[in-house]
Amino acid sequence: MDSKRTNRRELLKGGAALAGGVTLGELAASQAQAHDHPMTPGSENASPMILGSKELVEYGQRSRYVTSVRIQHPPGGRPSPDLFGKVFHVASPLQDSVGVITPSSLHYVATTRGSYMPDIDPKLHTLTIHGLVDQPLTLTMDDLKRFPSVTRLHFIECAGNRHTPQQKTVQETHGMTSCAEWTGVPLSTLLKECGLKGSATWFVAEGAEEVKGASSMPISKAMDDCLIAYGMNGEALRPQQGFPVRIIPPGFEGIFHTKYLRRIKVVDRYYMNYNDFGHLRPDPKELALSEQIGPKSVITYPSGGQQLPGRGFYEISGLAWSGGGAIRTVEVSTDGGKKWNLAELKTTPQRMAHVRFGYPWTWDGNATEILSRATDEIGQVQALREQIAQWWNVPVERNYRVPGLDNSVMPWKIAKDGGVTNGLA
Ligand SMILES: Nc1nc2c(c(=O)[nH]1)N[C@H]1C(S)=C(S)[C@@H](COP(=O)(O)O)O[C@H]1N2
Ligand SMILES: [Mo]
Repeated sequence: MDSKRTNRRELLKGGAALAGGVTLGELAASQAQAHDHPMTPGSENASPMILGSKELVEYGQRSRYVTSVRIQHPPGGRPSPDLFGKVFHVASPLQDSVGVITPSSLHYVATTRGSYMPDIDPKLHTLTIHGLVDQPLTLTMDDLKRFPSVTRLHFIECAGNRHTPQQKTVQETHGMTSCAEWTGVPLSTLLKECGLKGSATWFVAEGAEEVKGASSMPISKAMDDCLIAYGMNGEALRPQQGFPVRIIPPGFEGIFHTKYLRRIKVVDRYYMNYNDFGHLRPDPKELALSEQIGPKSVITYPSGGQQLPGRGFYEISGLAWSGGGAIRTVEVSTDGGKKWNLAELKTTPQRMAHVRFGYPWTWDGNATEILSRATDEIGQVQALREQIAQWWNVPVERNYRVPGLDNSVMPWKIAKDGGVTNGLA
């Protein structure tokens, strides 16, 4: 992990070697200027008003100079919201991400077959656990919060997070995953409270929307690490993320993370339901729903649509995650996959959570291709698309559509002029 750590002083000594050639002197000058004008023109007169405004006192907002936003997914596809106000898929701006926590406002959104986001009054909402239990339970949100809580970092990823040659940016290729800090009650705590019957082997988690969000999962997952979450990034869940309560089955395909959770039925077999519809493919090699995601990684900087200002030093940065546990290592190649180098993990790897990696790179100005691949704690290694094609015995082509979840390695092409484009194209 520390093998490739760069001596930062060494790096900064030659200001001209920095990308864009900004010297430290110039940086200091621009900072001093910023301090001379702490407020926007005219704001001095309006300060009592501003102090009284909601955004400065009650609920903060980001700087108006920060403009990173989510986009409908896939771009150019079904508009979201559509003519009827239904919201479909919305992708997170990974190209602008720093660290590993996705701000709640930028968390990706996926609604199975479109949805009108339910407007749920938490005082009226209840969660019922029934089926193969000794004592069924119906909990208000206040009841739920009386149980001992846990707080954990977990990613969610939609099965629709697939990279294709047509996509331009990392938001388009990988924006259907996000990582947040979730707070809630372990499902195992609630199931112990109910008492499981011996025949209990599966459970179905149902959302409050009509026929939505019901998925069968093994009871072993419930007893292992499922969270019944009411908190997200230090506050209540956002409505788009399932307010007032959702289930987090860490590392499982996104569709299992039922939002607006109102019912958990403990059963003795896999129950086919609405979520399986549309995920059953005529090709028997395609899984219906896949439980465990990854291992997967993607370089977020430099990535498609970005422009390197010139040769010199860059820190390649990206995200890695796996449904199999914590990420153990990430490797980066800057020569199209000939040589793989150990990247530095920038955050503490946690189970089923994004980890940020970095790799110091001095670009010589020649056209090349950069890639990343992740290995998780159980030894799974992220595969190249070419390798997956070989496993399925089909011609090795870059634009090959990987069956099931697509966790293949993502290549970014760097052109001589510094332009970054999709390496699959
Ligand atoms: N009730 C309900 N739960 C749901 C869905 C939904 O449409 N309704 N969509 C699912 C899908 S397909 C995914 S990928 C995740 C997305 O979670 P997010 O919108 O919080 O990112 O929620 C899942 N849970
Ligand atoms: Mo999804």
